[in-house]
Amino acid sequence: MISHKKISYVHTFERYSIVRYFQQFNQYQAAIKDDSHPIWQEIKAEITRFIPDVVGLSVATPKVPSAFRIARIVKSICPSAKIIAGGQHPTLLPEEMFTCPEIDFVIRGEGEETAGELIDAFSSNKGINKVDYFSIQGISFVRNGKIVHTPERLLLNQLDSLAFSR
Ligand code: B12
Repeated sequence: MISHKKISYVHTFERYSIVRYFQQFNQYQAAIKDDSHPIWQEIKAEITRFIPDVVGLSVATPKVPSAFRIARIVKSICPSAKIIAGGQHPTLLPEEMFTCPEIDFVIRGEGEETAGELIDAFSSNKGINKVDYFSIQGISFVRNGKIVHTPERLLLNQLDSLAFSR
């Protein structure tokens, strides 16, 4: 006898079958290239409304093409905005992120302290007390046509010191 649990498992499996996965992947690839897709229009509208100084992209491997697309949209509207990529994929393959020239910095590993230091550096670098990006651990960037990786940052050992996000 097939139990109720087993039947629902079969249904779930069919819904997320490999065929369906590839159909959706094709749709995703088409959407990436389609300028008129509502998602890009929405992102353009939001960037135009907000005019950010810094944009952070959280990039898992399947999101690389859309992250690159967003980076291009941001720079076309706000050329001076800094674009930072973090997450699993940039942590493992930071060099690949710089195949998209719009990406300015990669944060490798945990982002809480690194992103704070980097954003502080962006603010300081508008004034006279300029910060050297080489002194920030756990980032990668391009300098004189070469990719620079600063030393790894140690993992946070006091997670309770982090504030809860609101
Ligand atoms: C929770 C989770 C999910 C949840 C997400 C819920 C949500 N709304 O957030 C759900 C179930 C929806 C999900 C779905 C998927 N997931 Co998932 N998921 C995870 C999991 C278990 C934890 C991620 C997490 O939130 N960690 C906590 C945060 C705080 O840590 P973090 O992500 O590492 O981010 C830190 C740094 O990377 C960095 N950082 C990250 N982003 C950024 C951005 C900036 C600007 C900066 C400065 C720093 C920074 O700072 C953060 C804090 O230190 C990871 C496994 C893992 N242990 O990490 C897999 C994982 C991320 N998932 C993965 C995958 C493949 C997927 C799916 C593609 C699966 C699928 N086939 O559908 C989908 C993608 C969905 C989507 N649209 O993006 C893979 C990614 C692999 C890769 N090479 O990229 C992982 C690593 C699991 C694995 N080992 O395979 N996932």
